[in-house]
Amino acid sequence: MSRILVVDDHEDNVELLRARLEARGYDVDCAMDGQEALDKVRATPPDLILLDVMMPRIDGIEVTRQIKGDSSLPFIPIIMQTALETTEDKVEGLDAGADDYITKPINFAELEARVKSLLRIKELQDELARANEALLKASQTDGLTGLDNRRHIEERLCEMYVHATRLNEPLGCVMCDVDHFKSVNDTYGHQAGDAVLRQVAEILKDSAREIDRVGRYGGEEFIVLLPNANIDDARAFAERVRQAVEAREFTYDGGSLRRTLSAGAAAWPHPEIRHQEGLVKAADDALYEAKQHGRNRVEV
Ligand code: GH3
Ligand code: MG
Ligand code: MG
Ligand code: MG
Repeated sequence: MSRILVVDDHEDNVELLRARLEARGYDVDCAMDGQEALDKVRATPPDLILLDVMMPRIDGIEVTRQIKGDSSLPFIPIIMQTALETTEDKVEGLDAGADDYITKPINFAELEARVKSLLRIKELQDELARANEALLKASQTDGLTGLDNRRHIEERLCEMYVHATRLNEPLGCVMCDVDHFKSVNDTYGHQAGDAVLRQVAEILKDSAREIDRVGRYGGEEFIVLLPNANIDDARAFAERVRQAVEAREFTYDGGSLRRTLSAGAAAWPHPEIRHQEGLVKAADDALYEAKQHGRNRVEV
């Protein structure tokens, strides 16, 4: 059922429209002035607004401007109600972003037709917004593990690094790489390799806090960004992950297998880390050390 917000400073108008629209099966809410309308729209965006222009304090033009200028709101069609003789109101209203207008006294058959037409457009707009959101999500997500993909985690890193350095809060970074992963593929098949990667991703997710970001950086390489974590916290995190992987019985279609993981931890502030790439490089260098020193270990 579509929700319509009727806004008018005259109670008679409001009640008449409410009765007519409710009789047509719409879910109707009312506001008696511009501020009340804005509050209601922000609390629960309706599917359409029937908006009076002439109202004390915040008039319909201003309400329209504020709603249409608020990018956090979905598309909400606005039909302005104007007096017949005021062409300027109509122009101003449409300029402010109103989608349509209807003249008073209101012809209800005409109003109903305009409401229906705008609700069809609203439905299409919502569909478009959903499709856009799904596309955006897909462009940020790694298909195999559901983690942030490399491009997206690098965007996050940029934001987190700026935030950390501005507020002088530490920022931890951990790079992990599954040990001898190639042999999983070679011995058990690529499907088993994929299954292991998904489970390593799960371990990383489960070990991370809500504010941490976990990304798939390369084939069997993962990165974790840890806001407000210093080098000791980052090392402790990496060590927890290392132990969880070591203890894990990885399952795949046909059996189970064990594997270990090496990790490198780094954190800002550090005298040699002057930009975000430097933070990743420090973690990567530490990971390289971990591999050199025999794998299944954490280095900083
Ligand atoms: P190391 O301990 O030095 O890290 O050895 P490794 O075998 O883990 O490292 P190497 O870089 O030699 O091999 C990584 C392998 O990961 C090679 C590649 O085929 C495999 N790989 C990369 N992406 C995927 C994936 O999405 N699925 C599967 N199953 N394998 C992948
Ligand atoms: Mg009025
Ligand atoms: Mg590896
Ligand atoms: Mg690797």
